[in-house]
Amino acid sequence: MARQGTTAADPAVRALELATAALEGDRRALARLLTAVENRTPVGEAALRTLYPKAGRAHLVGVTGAPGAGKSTLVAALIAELRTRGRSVGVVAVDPSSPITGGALLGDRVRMQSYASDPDVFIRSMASRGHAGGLASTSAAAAAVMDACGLDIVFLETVGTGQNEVEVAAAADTTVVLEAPEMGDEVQAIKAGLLEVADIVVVNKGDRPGAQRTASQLRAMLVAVARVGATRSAGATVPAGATAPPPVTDRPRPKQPEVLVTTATTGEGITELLASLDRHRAAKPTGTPSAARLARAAAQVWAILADRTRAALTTPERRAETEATLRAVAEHDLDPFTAVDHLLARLRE
Ligand SMILES: Nc1nc2c(ncn2[C@@H]2O[C@H](COP(=O)(O)OP(=O)(O)O)[C@@H](O)[C@H]2O)c(=O)[nH]1
Ligand SMILES: [Mg+2]
Repeated sequence: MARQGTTAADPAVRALELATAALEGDRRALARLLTAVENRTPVGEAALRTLYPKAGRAHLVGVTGAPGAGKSTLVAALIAELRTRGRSVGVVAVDPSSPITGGALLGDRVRMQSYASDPDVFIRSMASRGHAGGLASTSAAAAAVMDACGLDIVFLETVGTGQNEVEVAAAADTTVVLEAPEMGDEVQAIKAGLLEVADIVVVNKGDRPGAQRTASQLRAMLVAVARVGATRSAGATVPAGATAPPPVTDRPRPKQPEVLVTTATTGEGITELLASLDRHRAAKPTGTPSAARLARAAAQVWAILADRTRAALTTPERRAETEATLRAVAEHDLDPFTAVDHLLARLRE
Protein backbone atom coordinates (compact mmCIF):
# COMPACT_ATOMS: atom_id res chain seq x y z
CA MET A 1 0.00 0.00 0.00
CA ALA A 2 1.19 3.49 -0.81
CA ARG A 3 1.91 5.74 2.11
CA GLN A 4 1.43 9.46 2.51
CA GLY A 5 4.81 10.29 1.00
CA THR A 6 3.69 9.12 -2.42
CA THR A 7 0.90 11.68 -2.84
CA ALA A 8 3.18 13.90 -4.92
CA ALA A 9 3.78 11.06 -7.39
CA ASP A 10 2.44 11.05 -10.93
CA PRO A 11 -1.37 10.74 -10.67
CA ALA A 12 -1.35 7.95 -13.22
CA VAL A 13 1.10 5.95 -11.11
CA ARG A 14 -0.87 6.60 -7.93
CA ALA A 15 -4.12 5.71 -9.71
CA LEU A 16 -2.66 2.47 -11.00
CA GLU A 17 -1.43 1.54 -7.50
CA LEU A 18 -4.86 2.21 -6.02
CA ALA A 19 -6.72 0.52 -8.87
CA THR A 20 -4.55 -2.57 -8.67
CA ALA A 21 -5.07 -2.80 -4.92
CA ALA A 22 -8.82 -2.18 -5.26
CA LEU A 23 -9.14 -4.84 -7.96
CA GLU A 24 -7.45 -7.26 -5.58
CA GLY A 25 -10.14 -6.55 -3.02
CA ASP A 26 -8.46 -3.84 -0.93
CA ARG A 27 -11.50 -1.89 0.26
CA ARG A 28 -9.48 1.01 1.62
CA ALA A 29 -7.96 1.49 -1.80
CA LEU A 30 -11.48 1.38 -3.27
CA ALA A 31 -12.61 4.01 -0.75
CA ARG A 32 -9.72 6.27 -1.75
CA LEU A 33 -10.44 5.78 -5.43
CA LEU A 34 -14.06 6.75 -4.88
CA THR A 35 -13.01 9.92 -3.08
CA ALA A 36 -10.70 10.79 -5.95
CA VAL A 37 -13.45 10.11 -8.49
CA GLU A 38 -16.00 12.10 -6.53
CA ASN A 39 -13.62 15.06 -6.27
CA ARG A 40 -12.62 14.72 -9.92
CA THR A 41 -8.94 14.78 -9.10
CA PRO A 42 -6.26 13.77 -11.63
CA VAL A 43 -5.90 10.48 -9.74
CA GLY A 44 -9.66 9.94 -10.06
CA GLU A 45 -9.52 10.58 -13.79
CA ALA A 46 -6.55 8.29 -14.30
CA ALA A 47 -8.24 5.58 -12.22
CA LEU A 48 -11.42 5.77 -14.28
CA ARG A 49 -9.42 5.42 -17.47
CA THR A 50 -8.00 2.18 -16.11
CA LEU A 51 -11.15 0.83 -14.51
CA TYR A 52 -13.92 1.80 -16.90
CA PRO A 53 -13.20 -0.95 -19.44
CA LYS A 54 -13.49 -3.49 -16.61
CA ALA A 55 -16.96 -2.25 -15.63
CA GLY A 56 -20.29 -3.09 -17.24
CA ARG A 57 -20.92 -6.40 -15.51
CA ALA A 58 -22.72 -5.26 -12.35
CA HIS A 59 -26.46 -4.77 -12.12
CA LEU A 60 -27.02 -1.13 -11.22
CA VAL A 61 -30.23 -0.62 -9.30
CA GLY A 62 -31.57 2.86 -8.55
CA VAL A 63 -33.70 3.17 -5.43
CA THR A 64 -35.62 6.39 -5.09
CA GLY A 65 -38.65 7.77 -3.29
CA ALA A 66 -39.66 10.33 -0.69
CA PRO A 67 -37.56 10.74 2.46
CA GLY A 68 -38.70 8.27 5.10
CA ALA A 69 -40.26 5.83 2.62
CA GLY A 70 -37.75 3.23 3.79
CA LYS A 71 -35.14 3.25 1.03
CA SER A 72 -32.15 2.65 3.31
CA THR A 73 -33.98 0.00 5.30
CA LEU A 74 -35.02 -1.72 2.07
CA VAL A 75 -31.48 -1.64 0.70
CA ALA A 76 -30.22 -3.12 3.98
CA ALA A 77 -32.82 -5.91 3.72
CA LEU A 78 -31.82 -6.58 0.11
CA ILE A 79 -28.18 -6.74 1.13
CA ALA A 80 -28.97 -9.28 3.84
CA GLU A 81 -30.75 -11.54 1.34
CA LEU A 82 -28.13 -11.06 -1.39
CA ARG A 83 -25.36 -12.00 1.05
CA THR A 84 -27.08 -15.28 1.88
CA ARG A 85 -26.92 -15.97 -1.86
CA GLY A 86 -23.22 -15.17 -1.97
CA ARG A 87 -23.59 -12.04 -4.08
CA SER A 88 -21.42 -9.00 -3.38
CA VAL A 89 -23.07 -5.61 -3.05
CA GLY A 90 -22.11 -1.97 -3.43
CA VAL A 91 -24.18 1.02 -2.35
CA VAL A 92 -23.85 4.63 -3.43
CA ALA A 93 -26.11 6.55 -1.07
CA VAL A 94 -26.59 10.09 -2.27
CA ASP A 95 -27.34 12.22 0.74
CA PRO A 96 -29.32 15.37 0.18
CA SER A 97 -27.62 17.28 2.95
CA SER A 98 -24.06 18.05 3.97
CA PRO A 99 -21.86 14.96 4.28
CA ILE A 100 -20.80 16.00 7.76
CA THR A 101 -23.95 17.27 9.43
CA GLY A 102 -26.52 15.21 7.56
CA GLY A 103 -28.72 13.32 10.00
CA ALA A 104 -29.78 10.92 7.25
CA LEU A 105 -26.19 10.00 6.63
CA LEU A 106 -25.62 9.20 10.27
CA GLY A 107 -28.79 7.09 10.27
CA ASP A 108 -27.65 5.19 7.18
CA ARG A 109 -24.25 4.53 8.74
CA VAL A 110 -25.75 3.12 11.89
CA ARG A 111 -28.14 0.93 9.92
CA MET A 112 -25.47 -0.38 7.61
CA GLN A 113 -22.85 -0.85 10.31
CA SER A 114 -23.45 -4.57 10.50
CA TYR A 115 -21.67 -4.86 7.15
CA ALA A 116 -18.55 -2.97 8.22
CA SER A 117 -16.59 -6.21 8.52
CA ASP A 118 -18.00 -7.91 5.41
CA PRO A 119 -15.57 -7.45 2.50
CA ASP A 120 -18.33 -8.24 0.01
CA VAL A 121 -20.44 -5.26 0.99
CA PHE A 122 -19.19 -1.79 0.20
CA ILE A 123 -21.20 1.27 1.18
CA ARG A 124 -20.40 4.78 0.14
CA SER A 125 -22.26 7.95 1.04
CA MET A 126 -21.94 10.82 -1.36
CA ALA A 127 -22.99 14.44 -0.96
CA SER A 128 -25.57 15.49 -3.53
CA ARG A 129 -24.17 19.01 -3.83
CA GLY A 130 -20.95 20.32 -5.24
CA HIS A 131 -20.41 18.06 -8.22
CA ALA A 132 -19.02 20.21 -10.99
CA GLY A 133 -20.04 17.77 -13.68
CA GLY A 134 -23.42 16.94 -12.20
CA LEU A 135 -24.64 14.38 -9.76
CA ALA A 136 -25.62 11.78 -12.36
CA SER A 137 -22.16 11.77 -13.89
CA THR A 138 -20.39 11.51 -10.52
CA SER A 139 -22.60 8.75 -9.20
CA ALA A 140 -22.33 6.85 -12.49
CA ALA A 141 -18.54 7.09 -12.25
CA ALA A 142 -18.60 5.88 -8.63
CA ALA A 143 -20.83 2.97 -9.61
CA ALA A 144 -18.50 2.11 -12.49
CA VAL A 145 -15.57 1.92 -10.08
CA MET A 146 -17.49 -0.45 -7.76
CA ASP A 147 -18.59 -2.45 -10.80
CA ALA A 148 -15.01 -2.76 -12.05
CA CYS A 149 -13.92 -3.93 -8.61
CA GLY A 150 -16.23 -6.89 -8.94
CA LEU A 151 -19.30 -6.00 -6.91
CA ASP A 152 -22.22 -7.93 -8.41
CA ILE A 153 -24.99 -5.48 -7.71
CA VAL A 154 -24.71 -1.76 -6.98
CA PHE A 155 -27.57 0.20 -5.43
CA LEU A 156 -27.86 3.91 -6.03
CA GLU A 157 -30.04 5.31 -3.27
CA THR A 158 -31.31 8.84 -3.84
CA VAL A 159 -34.12 10.92 -2.46
CA GLY A 160 -36.75 11.33 -5.14
CA THR A 161 -37.04 15.06 -4.74
CA GLY A 162 -35.26 17.13 -7.34
CA GLN A 163 -34.43 16.43 -10.95
CA ASN A 164 -30.75 15.67 -10.28
CA GLU A 165 -31.53 13.02 -7.68
CA VAL A 166 -34.16 11.41 -9.87
CA GLU A 167 -31.71 11.32 -12.79
CA VAL A 168 -29.27 9.32 -10.70
CA ALA A 169 -31.78 6.56 -10.07
CA ALA A 170 -33.21 6.74 -13.59
CA ALA A 171 -29.79 6.11 -15.13
CA ALA A 172 -29.50 2.77 -13.31
CA ASP A 173 -30.21 -0.46 -15.20
CA THR A 174 -33.30 -0.96 -13.07
CA THR A 175 -35.08 1.83 -11.23
CA VAL A 176 -37.11 1.05 -8.12
CA VAL A 177 -39.50 3.73 -6.90
CA LEU A 178 -40.56 3.43 -3.27
CA GLU A 179 -43.83 4.54 -1.84
CA ALA A 180 -45.04 4.27 1.73
CA PRO A 181 -48.73 3.89 2.52
CA GLU A 182 -49.05 6.39 5.34
CA MET A 183 -47.68 9.34 3.46
CA GLY A 184 -51.03 10.93 2.75
CA ASP A 185 -54.10 10.27 0.68
CA GLU A 186 -52.41 11.24 -2.55
CA VAL A 187 -49.77 8.86 -3.73
CA GLN A 188 -46.53 10.81 -3.26
CA ALA A 189 -44.61 9.46 -6.21
CA ILE A 190 -47.06 10.98 -8.66
CA LYS A 191 -46.21 14.50 -7.49
CA ALA A 192 -42.55 14.05 -8.16
CA GLY A 193 -43.16 12.50 -11.56
CA LEU A 194 -41.32 9.52 -10.17
CA LEU A 195 -43.59 6.86 -11.55
CA GLU A 196 -42.46 7.73 -15.05
CA VAL A 197 -38.95 6.53 -14.30
CA ALA A 198 -40.00 3.40 -12.41
CA ASP A 199 -39.19 -0.07 -13.68
CA ILE A 200 -40.49 -1.53 -10.43
CA VAL A 201 -42.77 0.19 -7.93
CA VAL A 202 -42.50 -0.90 -4.31
CA VAL A 203 -45.04 -0.05 -1.66
CA ASN A 204 -42.96 -0.40 1.48
CA LYS A 205 -44.22 -0.54 5.06
CA GLY A 206 -46.53 -3.36 4.12
CA ASP A 207 -47.19 -3.80 7.84
CA ARG A 208 -49.03 -0.47 7.91
CA PRO A 209 -52.71 -0.20 7.15
CA GLY A 210 -53.51 0.86 3.62
CA ALA A 211 -50.49 -0.74 1.96
CA GLN A 212 -52.54 -3.03 -0.28
CA ARG A 213 -54.93 -0.20 -1.11
CA THR A 214 -51.98 2.04 -2.07
CA ALA A 215 -50.65 -0.75 -4.27
CA SER A 216 -54.01 -1.06 -6.05
CA GLN A 217 -54.18 2.71 -6.54
CA LEU A 218 -50.68 2.68 -7.99
CA ARG A 219 -51.50 -0.15 -10.38
CA ALA A 220 -54.46 1.83 -11.64
CA MET A 221 -52.37 4.97 -12.02
CA LEU A 222 -49.66 3.14 -13.89
CA VAL A 223 -52.15 2.09 -16.53
CA ALA A 224 -52.89 5.79 -17.05
CA VAL A 225 -49.19 6.75 -17.07
CA ALA A 226 -48.47 4.03 -19.65
CA ARG A 227 -51.19 5.45 -21.90
CA VAL A 228 -49.78 8.98 -21.67
CA GLY A 229 -46.27 7.63 -22.23
CA ALA A 230 -47.32 5.74 -25.35
CA THR A 231 -48.92 8.87 -26.80
CA ARG A 232 -45.86 10.95 -26.04
CA SER A 233 -43.23 8.58 -27.39
CA ALA A 234 -45.23 8.13 -30.60
CA GLY A 235 -44.78 11.81 -31.40
CA ALA A 236 -41.42 12.44 -29.77
CA THR A 237 -38.16 12.46 -31.67
CA VAL A 238 -34.72 13.46 -30.49
CA PRO A 239 -33.46 16.20 -32.80
CA ALA A 240 -30.28 15.34 -34.67
CA GLY A 241 -27.30 17.09 -33.16
CA ALA A 242 -29.13 17.77 -29.92
CA THR A 243 -26.62 19.07 -27.41
CA ALA A 244 -28.26 17.69 -24.31
CA PRO A 245 -29.32 14.15 -23.50
CA PRO A 246 -33.08 13.70 -23.70
CA PRO A 247 -34.89 14.23 -20.38
CA VAL A 248 -35.03 11.06 -18.34
CA THR A 249 -38.79 11.06 -18.37
CA ASP A 250 -38.77 10.59 -22.15
CA ARG A 251 -36.95 7.31 -22.12
CA PRO A 252 -39.15 4.58 -23.51
CA ARG A 253 -40.79 2.32 -20.98
CA PRO A 254 -40.54 -1.28 -22.08
CA LYS A 255 -43.65 -2.27 -20.22
CA GLN A 256 -45.76 -1.39 -17.27
CA PRO A 257 -43.81 -1.63 -14.01
CA GLU A 258 -44.70 -4.31 -11.51
CA VAL A 259 -46.08 -3.12 -8.18
CA LEU A 260 -44.82 -5.04 -5.15
CA VAL A 261 -45.47 -4.70 -1.43
CA THR A 262 -42.58 -5.07 1.03
CA THR A 263 -41.95 -4.70 4.74
CA ALA A 264 -38.30 -3.75 4.80
CA THR A 265 -38.08 -4.01 8.58
CA THR A 266 -39.03 -7.72 8.58
CA GLY A 267 -37.80 -8.75 5.15
CA GLU A 268 -41.31 -9.56 3.92
CA GLY A 269 -41.46 -9.33 0.12
CA ILE A 270 -37.69 -9.04 -0.33
CA THR A 271 -37.38 -12.38 -2.14
CA GLU A 272 -40.12 -11.30 -4.55
CA LEU A 273 -38.39 -7.95 -5.11
CA LEU A 274 -35.09 -9.65 -5.89
CA ALA A 275 -36.87 -11.94 -8.34
CA SER A 276 -38.44 -8.90 -9.96
CA LEU A 277 -35.03 -7.19 -10.21
CA ASP A 278 -33.58 -10.27 -11.89
CA ARG A 279 -36.54 -10.48 -14.28
CA HIS A 280 -36.18 -6.85 -15.26
CA ARG A 281 -32.50 -7.30 -15.91
CA ALA A 282 -33.01 -10.46 -17.93
CA ALA A 283 -35.68 -8.76 -20.05
CA LYS A 284 -33.11 -6.33 -21.45
CA PRO A 285 -32.11 -7.27 -24.98
CA THR A 286 -28.44 -8.14 -25.18
CA GLY A 287 -26.07 -6.76 -27.77
CA THR A 288 -27.15 -3.14 -27.76
CA PRO A 289 -26.80 -0.83 -24.77
CA SER A 290 -30.04 -0.12 -22.95
CA ALA A 291 -31.52 3.37 -22.72
CA ALA A 292 -30.33 3.52 -19.10
CA ARG A 293 -26.76 2.66 -20.08
CA LEU A 294 -26.85 5.28 -22.81
CA ALA A 295 -28.12 7.84 -20.29
CA ARG A 296 -25.26 6.93 -17.96
CA ALA A 297 -22.70 7.21 -20.73
CA ALA A 298 -24.18 10.52 -21.88
CA ALA A 299 -24.13 11.98 -18.35
CA GLN A 300 -20.44 11.18 -18.03
CA VAL A 301 -19.35 12.22 -21.50
CA TRP A 302 -21.24 15.53 -21.52
CA ALA A 303 -19.89 16.38 -18.07
CA ILE A 304 -16.31 15.73 -19.13
CA LEU A 305 -16.83 17.65 -22.35
CA ALA A 306 -18.13 20.68 -20.42
CA ASP A 307 -15.19 20.45 -17.99
CA ARG A 308 -12.66 20.22 -20.79
CA THR A 309 -14.22 23.05 -22.78
CA ARG A 310 -14.19 25.33 -19.77
CA ALA A 311 -10.61 24.39 -18.97
CA ALA A 312 -9.52 25.06 -22.55
CA LEU A 313 -11.17 28.48 -22.50
CA THR A 314 -9.64 29.53 -19.20
CA THR A 315 -5.99 28.75 -19.89
CA PRO A 316 -3.63 31.67 -19.09
CA GLU A 317 -3.56 32.64 -22.79
CA ARG A 318 -7.34 32.59 -23.27
CA ARG A 319 -8.61 33.59 -19.84
CA ALA A 320 -8.70 37.37 -20.41
CA GLU A 321 -10.55 37.04 -23.70
CA THR A 322 -13.04 34.56 -22.23
CA GLU A 323 -13.71 36.83 -19.25
CA ALA A 324 -14.27 39.77 -21.57
CA THR A 325 -16.88 37.69 -23.42
CA LEU A 326 -18.62 36.74 -20.17
CA ARG A 327 -18.64 40.41 -19.11
CA ALA A 328 -20.15 41.41 -22.43
CA VAL A 329 -22.99 38.93 -21.81
CA ALA A 330 -23.44 40.26 -18.25
CA GLU A 331 -23.72 43.78 -19.64
CA HIS A 332 -26.14 42.62 -22.37
CA ASP A 333 -23.77 43.78 -25.07
CA LEU A 334 -23.66 40.22 -26.34
CA ASP A 335 -26.28 37.50 -26.23
CA PRO A 336 -25.18 34.17 -24.71
CA PHE A 337 -25.59 32.25 -28.00
CA THR A 338 -23.28 34.58 -29.92
CA ALA A 339 -20.90 34.43 -26.97
CA VAL A 340 -20.74 30.65 -27.29
CA ASP A 341 -20.21 30.95 -31.06
CA HIS A 342 -17.23 33.21 -30.31
CA LEU A 343 -15.86 30.90 -27.62
CA LEU A 344 -16.13 27.81 -29.83
CA ALA A 345 -14.48 29.67 -32.71
CA ARG A 346 -11.59 30.54 -30.40
CA LEU A 347 -11.15 26.88 -29.54
CA ARG A 348 -10.71 26.11 -33.22
CA GLU A 349 -8.06 28.82 -33.72
N1 LIG B 1 -43.27 -0.04 9.96
C1 LIG B 1 -42.29 0.00 9.07
N2 LIG B 1 -41.33 0.93 9.17
C2 LIG B 1 -40.35 0.94 8.26
C3 LIG B 1 -40.31 0.03 7.19
N3 LIG B 1 -39.22 0.31 6.42
C4 LIG B 1 -38.61 1.36 7.01
N4 LIG B 1 -39.28 1.76 8.11
C5 LIG B 1 -38.94 2.86 9.02
O1 LIG B 1 -39.12 4.08 8.35
C6 LIG B 1 -38.16 5.02 8.77
C7 LIG B 1 -37.40 5.60 7.57
O2 LIG B 1 -36.65 4.57 6.98
P1 LIG B 1 -35.38 4.88 6.06
O3 LIG B 1 -34.92 3.57 5.56
O4 LIG B 1 -34.40 5.72 6.76
O5 LIG B 1 -36.06 5.73 4.91
P2 LIG B 1 -35.35 6.53 3.71
O6 LIG B 1 -35.32 7.97 4.11
O7 LIG B 1 -36.27 6.33 2.55
O8 LIG B 1 -34.01 5.95 3.49
C8 LIG B 1 -37.24 4.29 9.74
O9 LIG B 1 -37.66 4.59 11.04
C9 LIG B 1 -37.48 2.84 9.41
O10 LIG B 1 -37.28 1.99 10.51
C10 LIG B 1 -41.34 -0.97 7.11
O11 LIG B 1 -41.39 -1.80 6.21
N5 LIG B 1 -42.31 -0.92 8.06
MG1 LIG C 1 -32.03 6.78 3.41
